[in-house]
Amino acid sequence: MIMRFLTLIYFCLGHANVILSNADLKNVAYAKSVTLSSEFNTDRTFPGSKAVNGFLSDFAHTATEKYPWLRIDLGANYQVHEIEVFARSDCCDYQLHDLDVRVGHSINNLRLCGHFTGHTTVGGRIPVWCPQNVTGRYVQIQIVAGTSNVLSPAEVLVWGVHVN
Ligand SMILES: [Ca+2]
Repeated sequence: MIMRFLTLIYFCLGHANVILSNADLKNVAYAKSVTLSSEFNTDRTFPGSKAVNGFLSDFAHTATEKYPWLRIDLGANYQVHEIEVFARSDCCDYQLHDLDVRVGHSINNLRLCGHFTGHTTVGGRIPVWCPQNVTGRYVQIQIVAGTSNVLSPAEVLVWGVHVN
């Protein structure tokens, strides 16, 4: 009887922990400030903000570079669990490929969180899980292979928990 009672408490506590974890974990990149390594054109048709606006139907787009990057300023420090990068859905599955994902407290000290090798599909999703205890204010994704690239993600989601 006592064992059954303890088992019930165990499951209740476990369930509560799961609920609390899910409640804390949010997409902390939404509507945050985004910097691109370059702009596709001078009238800013595809600014970095389109990668964090919640719409998969539009996208950010750099100019052609060797290793273009996109950097999000989360505005505070977060423990980052996972980063999801969604490809543009109108064409060009070859554009989003071979990504380094970095997280750090300053733009000059970004730690490698994960890497994706190859290219995705049209509208495809690239999930990158960070090692435990990766914290930072800045998240950067960068193409690190090839010689002539554009970075054109439809959305970048950063799943994290605020830390002080
Ligand atoms: Ca978008």
